[in-house]
Parts: sequence; structure tokens; C-alpha cells
Amino acid sequence: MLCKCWWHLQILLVTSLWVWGNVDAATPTVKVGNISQVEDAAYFRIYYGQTFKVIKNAFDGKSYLLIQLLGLLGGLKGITSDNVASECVMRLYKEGQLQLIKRSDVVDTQQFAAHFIVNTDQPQSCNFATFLSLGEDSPLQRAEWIKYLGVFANLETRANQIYDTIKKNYMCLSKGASTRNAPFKPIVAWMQYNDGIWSFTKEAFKLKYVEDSGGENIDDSINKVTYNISLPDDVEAFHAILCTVDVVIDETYASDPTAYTASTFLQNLSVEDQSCLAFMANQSLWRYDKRVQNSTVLGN
Ligand SMILES: *[C@@H]1O[C@H](CO)[C@@H](O)[C@H](O)[C@H]1NC(C)=O
Ligand SMILES: *[C@@H]1O[C@H](CO)[C@@H](O)[C@H](O)[C@H]1NC(C)=O
Ligand SMILES: *[C@@H]1O[C@H](CO)[C@@H](O)[C@H](O)[C@H]1NC(C)=O
Ligand SMILES: *[C@@H]1O[C@H](CO)[C@@H](O)[C@H](O)[C@H]1NC(C)=O
Ligand SMILES: CC(=O)N[C@H]1CO[C@H](CO)[C@@H](O)[C@@H]1O
Repeated sequence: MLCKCWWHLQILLVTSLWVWGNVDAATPTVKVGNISQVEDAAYFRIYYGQTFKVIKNAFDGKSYLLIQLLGLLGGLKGITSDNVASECVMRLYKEGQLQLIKRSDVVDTQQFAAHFIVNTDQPQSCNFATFLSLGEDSPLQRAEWIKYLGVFANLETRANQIYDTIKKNYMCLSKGASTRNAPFKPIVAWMQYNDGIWSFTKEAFKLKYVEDSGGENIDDSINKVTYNISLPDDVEAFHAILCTVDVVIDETYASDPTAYTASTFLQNLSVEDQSCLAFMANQSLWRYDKRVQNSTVLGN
């Protein structure tokens, strides 16, 4: 384990008398009450002592020692991007209760007790903690990272409840899908267009979503992932594959999600003959970005 911060070295050497953030050493510590246990996630572990807790993060090899201090993290105070799917977060931001911080602004992040980052290569201060749910392979493993955040905010009980609900729901839906009496499993393709190239996803968690919901991923034997629409051979092969697909999840980035329609998709597909596209005929073309950056869905 390589530690850039003296703070992290302290964790290795002394497992006491150190607190997250800059808190006076005389502040009384509180006994650990509620705990979280990691059930599914592969890349973090939590350990509890009488008055401290340790999170081990397998992505950056670091451990974070937290001495219990009630209310240490007041709550979410800032975000580094306004590209957020949570309507609650967007609302807080629009109401001015959350500040937008420039990623490069190291000085600014020092006012926070903890700053969660996803890029472990960036220069780090000692209040930085790597939050990389994206590195997990399955949807549930990713969701369980709510417990990682819960540990920092002393909200283990709440995090456990949220994760249990998500997991129960997910297992129920996936069980329902597996017992469904359908003559065939629909073939599902996650795909996106960028700079003249269409590509099918290889991301494990997306393929898992398809399996768990009773679908089938496009044939593994199709090992070509990217198709250049300027090359006739590529276009032909790409169209042939699309004729076998029942459901498309279009992940193409759209700067204005509401303006992106099925016809935008079709233009970028550059298919003249749509007759073999079952996913179009069956209205099985999906996107998932309609609520990004939209705080109005909450109403007032
Ligand atoms: C444990 O969780 C319960 C329910 O959220 C809360 O009332 C209690 O204060 C927590 N105890 C500690 C020591 O954090
Ligand atoms: C796609 O093909 C065209 C025509 O050969 C080429 O100019 C372009 O660079 C290719 N695009 C990529 C991303 O390879
Ligand atoms: C999709 O459409 C085709 C005809 O275009 C039809 O035969 C097929 O049953 C449909 N599939 C689903 C899942 O509705
Ligand atoms: C936000 O969501 C509301 C309700 O779903 C919708 O009417 C509105 O067009 C959306 N606005 C944007 C900018 O996406
Ligand atoms: C990602 C991308 O290139 N999208 C294009 C899809 O097609 C529309 C309409 O032709 C273009 O405006 C987009 O730039």
C-alpha cells in the first residue's frame, strides 16, 4: 500500500487518536452503535472497533480510519458536476444549498470534512476518499456502495435499509423474469454513437442487467464491438446484427435529452430500410437520460 498522505500512514501505524477531518483532539469520541456489513460489493470492506471504524478500499488500496463523532459530516454541501440524476440533489443545487466546486480547486475542497472522488490519479488531499461504485461488476454490487457513504455520515442504519430495499426489489423482479413463461428471450443491445462510430457495450453490469431481467445479450460470437458508418462493410455487418435485435438501449450522449428523439437515433444509424428492425416496429428503443439535470419532476 502506497500512501501519499501522512494521514493515511497514520492509519497503518496507530489505529487510534485520529479523526476524519480537522477536529480538535479533545473532542469526546462516541461509541460505535450501528454497523453496516458488506454482502455483495467486491471492492470495499468495513471493520468496527469500540470507538472507531475502518473502511478498506480495494481500488486505491487505502484504508480510512474514522473515530466516531456524531454529526461530523453534516450532509452534502457541494458537488463537482451539475450532471446529476438525483432530483433532490438538483433541487438543493438550484435553491443554492449546494455549491458547485471546480474539480481543480484544491483550496475549495479543504473546507469539507470529506471529499469523495472517482479519479484516483488526481492530486489528493488528506480529506479525499475514493468513491468508485462504478468499478464494481454488477448492479447490486454498485448499489451497495451506499453503505460506504453511510459509514462516513454515521448513517449505517439508513444505508442498510436503502440497500436492503433495493436488493429485495431487484431480486424480486429478476426472479419474476426468470420464471416468466415466454417463448423466447428478447435480444437486447446497449449501443452508442460517437464521432461516426457505433459501438455495442462490453460493460459487465449492463450485460448483467439484461440477463437478470430475462433478456439475452447479442451473440458473444459477434466479437466486433465498433462499426464505422463511413465504411460500407461495417455498415452492412452492423445492419445485419440490428436485424436480430429485439430491444435497443441507446446510450448516445445528448447534450439536450429532451430534443433527442427516435428520428435523431435513426439519422445517426443511417439505415435506409427499417423494415427488419423489430425493435422499431415494437417500440422497443429505450433511453435513460430524460431525468438528468431535471429538478422540476419533484414539483414544489
Ligand atoms: C442507530 O440508529 C438508530 C436509528 O437510525 C438511531 O436512532 C441511533 O441514534 C443510532 N445510534 C448510534 C449510536 O448512532
Ligand atoms: C471511419 O472511416 C473513415 C473512412 O475510412 C475514416 O476517415 C475515419 O477516420 C474512421 N473513423 C474512425 C474513428 O476510425
Ligand atoms: C416484434 O415484432 C415482430 C414483428 O415485427 C413480432 O413478430 C414479434 O413477436 C415482436 N416481438 C415482441 C417481443 O413483441
Ligand atoms: C423535466 O421534467 C418535466 C416533467 O417530467 C418535463 O415536463 C420537462 O420537459 C423536463 N425538462 C427538461 C429540461 O428536461
Ligand atoms: C452523437 C451524434 O453525432 N449525434 C448526431 C445524431 O444526428 C443528429 C441529427 O443528424 C446530429 O445533430 C447529432 O450530432
